[in-house]
Amino acid sequence: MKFIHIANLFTILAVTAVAHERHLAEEHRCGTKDPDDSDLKAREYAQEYRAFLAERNDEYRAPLIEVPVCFHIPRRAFLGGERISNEQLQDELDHLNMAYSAASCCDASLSECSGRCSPDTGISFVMAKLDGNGNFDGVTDSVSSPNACVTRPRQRRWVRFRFLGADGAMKEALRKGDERVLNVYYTNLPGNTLGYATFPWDYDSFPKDDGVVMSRDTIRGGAPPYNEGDTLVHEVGHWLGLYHTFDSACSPGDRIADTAPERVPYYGCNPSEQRDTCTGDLLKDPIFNFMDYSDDKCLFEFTAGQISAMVDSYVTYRTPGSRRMLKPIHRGLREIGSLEAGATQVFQMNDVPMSSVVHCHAEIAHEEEEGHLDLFMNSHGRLNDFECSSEDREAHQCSLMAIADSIYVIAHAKLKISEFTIVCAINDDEWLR
Ligand SMILES: [Ca+2]
Ligand SMILES: [Ca+2]
Ligand SMILES: [Zn+2]
Repeated sequence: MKFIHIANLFTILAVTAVAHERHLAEEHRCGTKDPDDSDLKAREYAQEYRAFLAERNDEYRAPLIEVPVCFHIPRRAFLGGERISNEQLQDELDHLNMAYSAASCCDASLSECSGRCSPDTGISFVMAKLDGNGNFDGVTDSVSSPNACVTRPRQRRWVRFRFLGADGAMKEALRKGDERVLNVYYTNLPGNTLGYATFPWDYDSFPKDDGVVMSRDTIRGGAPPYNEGDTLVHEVGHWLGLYHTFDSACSPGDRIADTAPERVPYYGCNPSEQRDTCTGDLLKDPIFNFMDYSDDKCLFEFTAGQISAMVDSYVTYRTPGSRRMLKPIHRGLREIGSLEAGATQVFQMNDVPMSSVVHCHAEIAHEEEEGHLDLFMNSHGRLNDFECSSEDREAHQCSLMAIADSIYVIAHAKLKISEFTIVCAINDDEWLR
């Protein structure tokens, strides 16, 4: 992670230098890393995962997404100095909720988008609460509630960062809650960076790193052009799995079907330019989209495709116990586990002889939980194209012929299973162990 941040720093320096030659107002808005192949795969996986859940259960509905929020504001002095008041934080939180709702509309002074509003994301944000030991303990009404999750540690080293990624000790000390909780840190960032975020699928490997780091300069009510709170809206978009609209240029782009392609970020807010950096698609650049770099005045919308990607990511990576937990199965090992209702676990067995037949079955420890588990197998580990499904066979068993040296066993709990054991054998007579 740290190497990525340092690489980002060089990008920022380079971009900033070029930007200043071209146009003084241009700034590198965001320090979130560009998605690499594993990021792209992780979000594709999230899309498959939600489709998989919906296919298993006719009643399936995406959950109501209410994100608990913690604010952290390191400061130098006991009073005064770098102070961000509860009222200012409440204003940020209220704006975040507005921006993710259908009340987020085109600025009245812009004729090019007048009358247009964003679709409702269905995602809302609430103040998190801490217990007496300072641990995450549900939600509360407002930033000013007793025990609201707001910390103002007196630690001068966290008040200003000289490079992105220097935030490890701060996050280690301050981060609250699990993968559901949005932790927002306000500090001073190097260069012109206004904020940066982590992606939801990185929580598993780097739980303490998870969150959004914001420049204090982005707090609402400051000087234009970044004064509406839209930088927080943008960074939370990354935190929920979105990329920039200009990511990977015109093609393949941001991997969202309904955002207009865009070759490079847009700076400023002058829609009458009708900027169009990717021609042939009959669409102007998405300069009103929260995931572009436009001034706050222009930003007001997410698309239906972006909303769907955020929900996929939330369901898969920000719902405890639900996301993929890839576990290796070693030959000769019986895997014991438990699963919450709706949860899925993927097991991977390596070094499987080509063309051997692998047979797996699950033993359910408690009789009353028989029938709660479905097993699937395939040779790629994704949640589609199963070569075997226990739904079509006798309960809890599956087999396939190996066409690669790895096979994947996917266990899905329709209802809670407190204890199950997966037993796999290679060829009918060669039971492992
Ligand atoms: Ca275009
Ligand atoms: Ca705006
Ligand atoms: Zn960004």
